[in-house]
Amino acid sequence: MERTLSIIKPDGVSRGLIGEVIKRFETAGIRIAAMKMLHMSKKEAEGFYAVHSDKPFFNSLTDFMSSDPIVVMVLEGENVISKNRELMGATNYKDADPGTIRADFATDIEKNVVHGSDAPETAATEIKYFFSELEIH
Ligand code: IDP
Ligand code: MG
Repeated sequence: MERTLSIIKPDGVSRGLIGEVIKRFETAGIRIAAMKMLHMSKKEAEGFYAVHSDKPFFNSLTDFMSSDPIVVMVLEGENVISKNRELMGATNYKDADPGTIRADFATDIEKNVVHGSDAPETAATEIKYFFSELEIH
């Protein structure tokens, strides 16, 4: 069993896509082991995306991620890290496969509805950023 962190980004929450995203996870046999809604500060968004701090889009990305509430989830299942990345689609929605969350709903390379951890090490770090072990069921 593997765990990964999923985020429904501010665009997904404000556009009423929480249910749609969760339905796709559950339909794919992924279990939601933890979930909460929160509104990150700019500093918290900068901490979460620290790996991208040298990128030209860092300031805009962290402004966006702290602009409105998000939904954070721990997903659990076999190969859930790559399974989630498949359901999400490519970072740039224009390159995302048809039927993926980003192909269906993203409006912009930045405002792409969902985040998903990309490897076991990042999944562990990202889950800890938002959840204590007691909050994961
Ligand atoms: P990922 O979310 O598919 O893992 P990353 O490369 O880790 O993609 O980038 C993190 C987030 O930064 C993306 O989801 C997107 O919101 C934003 N981003 C990535 N590349 C660009 C870009 O070229 N311009 C603007 N925003 C970007
Ligand atoms: Mg990434």
